[in-house]
Amino acid sequence: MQEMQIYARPSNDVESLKKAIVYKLVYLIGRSPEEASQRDWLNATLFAVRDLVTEGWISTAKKSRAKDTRRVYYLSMEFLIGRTLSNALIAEGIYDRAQQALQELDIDLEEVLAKEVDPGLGNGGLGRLAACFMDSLATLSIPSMGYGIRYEYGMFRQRIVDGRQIEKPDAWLEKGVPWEFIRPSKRFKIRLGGHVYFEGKKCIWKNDEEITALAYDQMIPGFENDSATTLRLWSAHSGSTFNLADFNKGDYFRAMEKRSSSENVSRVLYPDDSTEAGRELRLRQEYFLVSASLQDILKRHLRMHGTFDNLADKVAIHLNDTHPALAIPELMRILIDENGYTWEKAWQMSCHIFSYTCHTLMSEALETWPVEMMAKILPRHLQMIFEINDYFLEHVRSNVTTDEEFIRRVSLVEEGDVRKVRMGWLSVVGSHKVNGVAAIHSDLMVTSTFADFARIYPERFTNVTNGITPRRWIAVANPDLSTLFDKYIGKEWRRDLTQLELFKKHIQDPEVKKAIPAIKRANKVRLANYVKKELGVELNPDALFDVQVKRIHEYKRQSLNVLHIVARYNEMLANPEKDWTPRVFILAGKAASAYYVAKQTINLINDIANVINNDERLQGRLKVVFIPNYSVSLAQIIIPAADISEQISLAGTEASGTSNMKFALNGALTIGTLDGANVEILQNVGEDNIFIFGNTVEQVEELRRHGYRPFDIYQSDQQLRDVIDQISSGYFSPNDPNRYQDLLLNGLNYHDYYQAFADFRSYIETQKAVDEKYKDQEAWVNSALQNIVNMSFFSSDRTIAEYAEKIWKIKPLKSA
Ligand code: 26W
Repeated sequence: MQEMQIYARPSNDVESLKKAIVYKLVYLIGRSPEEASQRDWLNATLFAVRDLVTEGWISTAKKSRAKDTRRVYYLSMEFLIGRTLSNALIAEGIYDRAQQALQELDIDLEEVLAKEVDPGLGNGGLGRLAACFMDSLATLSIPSMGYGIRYEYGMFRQRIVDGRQIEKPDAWLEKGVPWEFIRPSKRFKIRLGGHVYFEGKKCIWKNDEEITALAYDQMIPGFENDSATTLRLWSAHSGSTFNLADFNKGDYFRAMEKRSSSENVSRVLYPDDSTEAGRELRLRQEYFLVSASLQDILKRHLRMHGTFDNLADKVAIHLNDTHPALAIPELMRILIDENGYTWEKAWQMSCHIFSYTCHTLMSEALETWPVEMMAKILPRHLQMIFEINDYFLEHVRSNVTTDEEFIRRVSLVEEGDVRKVRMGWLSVVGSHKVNGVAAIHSDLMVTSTFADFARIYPERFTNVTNGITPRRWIAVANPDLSTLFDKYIGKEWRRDLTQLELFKKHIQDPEVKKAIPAIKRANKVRLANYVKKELGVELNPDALFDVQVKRIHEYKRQSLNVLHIVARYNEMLANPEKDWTPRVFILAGKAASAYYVAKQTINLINDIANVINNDERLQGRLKVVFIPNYSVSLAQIIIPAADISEQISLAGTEASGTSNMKFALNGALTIGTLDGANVEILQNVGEDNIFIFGNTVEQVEELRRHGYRPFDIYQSDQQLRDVIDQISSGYFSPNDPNRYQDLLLNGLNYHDYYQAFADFRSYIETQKAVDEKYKDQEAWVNSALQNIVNMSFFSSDRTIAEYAEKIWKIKPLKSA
């Protein structure tokens, strides 16, 4: 590579980077510097920087082939990677150089960065976690590859019109994706449909539909390690395959028509977070990902080893939730039907290869597929699942229990009017390790959802607490804080967040104590400018910024936040003279398009904002903003600007949460329940530096057991009653006074499934403690610092190192 002297590949100075950018602009984009738009400059810069990453990427691949160590393949239906350029500049250590190079061309890097499309190939936490993991895999040089789907339309863009969410398609590909490499030679046929029959003992699957999967690669650069890993995304392509039957019948048009419908499979991301859609297209998508990825993995293995006998030594496949669980029967099918392995041998290999992470406890998010649907689309896989089920139930009967009730519960097939395949059960049975994503979640997993399985396979269950990448969430998102760290502890924290320990001895330093609030304020000004520009609302950067940004879901209890805001509003109006701590409430998040209650919640937030923001009696001391179209790039602006991080899900419902980690690491104080990773954040930052409120999991269960009566709470708490009555009588929606009748009466007041009323009082009192603490700025800054320096456990590098050691049994390339 080196000796080839590739033209215009930038070397280590500003001048050559500048030349490379201009070269790309002219010869790749076809524009002169005089006529180039901001986007042209963006793309030219991306191409130039891509060259730098590419060499390390190619040499990483070469090294990994040469060493032939075990590799992990991370299968995920979602990757929310965010914008690439700023992250790549930091990974390559050339941010400042790029800034200067562009400046000399009269171009502002920041403006150019903001032009990049933020690919929304995920819903929320699960997809963003996959992206943080890729970053850590690359940085730790772990032989790995991510596999996903290159959806033509990612998560919908959210607009707010008259307070309500409107969905718009996200045609992210239209502007071009200069970072990706199309791989025309990497294409695989995905077979679907048809029927199965036996020839002797051999099962033959005669499919009647075929789609082509075509690979697009993205490089995920490691942090300053001259190495990169690959994210391979599959796109459906009708290619030259037609429906032969139609073609032969002379029905050219019908054959062509089917061509485009076969491309539907990678058309759009399902925007439903935590409720399963149960739709046929989704099942096809899941199989599309699985089939293409497995063919690719197996082809690579065969090329290197000429046999599958050692497959389980060389290949680890990780299932990001159950969405790619069809990989289990698919691998079995390939080994048995196509390669002649015995059932037992194939099963033994398969269980060694797969591991599975569960990301939720919500029962409605557990995937199941109607047997009938699977029979139609994947007849051989269904049959394989039945075989796995027989084998598994036989194991249970002979080793655990013959209790038929137990057997019925653990069966991979749920009996009933509509028989269904339980993908969670399949994932547990077919993996050697199953992990939850935070300590409390992993504990609950083995006592609730997977309790029966924990009895069958006690050694299989484990915990790996989630983490976040400090590259994107500090180095990219909070440059001022990064500079402060660099000054006191050097630059290594980017690669090794435990270096924050070194910062501990500086936290009493008067200069640090001054810098922390100054950095926070600058970040708040940055956010206020964004809000002013996008929403026309003026925010006071000296107010306390109280932030809740995440998918809108009942269990996350944005409604509890709303109840507090209204209660505060009323109290402020009743006592205008009191020394109120000025507050800005910031909310953002998308509602699944068919999720009525979530959409109503967005409407309510906006209605309340409208009234409060225009009420002059408040003298600007209370503001509410709902920022539309929450995304990774918005998170990068919002999170570093928060004083308070709202993590207020009902205890036992949020598996981990990851924004809670991003906020705390950026110096926000958490107000939260004992749920998900909040519990471990509390352990790390200490109880004086976090605001914990509300019922514990045990108390929540106790209430459920003994009949939770929200109406009693409503009646006994006047402040709550006032708020509820006010909202339901149309105070905030005067033109449509009944708008929130059903939300409150049917939702909160009568059922209140997520027990917002039960935690209301404790939440309100804790919010008062927040006000008091904020008044003592010195105490506040101390706590913020305690949060920052004690968050190193939550680096995704630590998480990935744990997966590699405990689950995948893979060592980093360098030390291998
Ligand atoms: C089948 C539809 C569907 C789609 C997505 C069901 C469930 C999901 C995910 C499990 C939802 C999700 O993103 N879960 C989140 O995963 C994060 C990463 O582990 C956790 O931090 C969040 O607590 C969890 O809600």
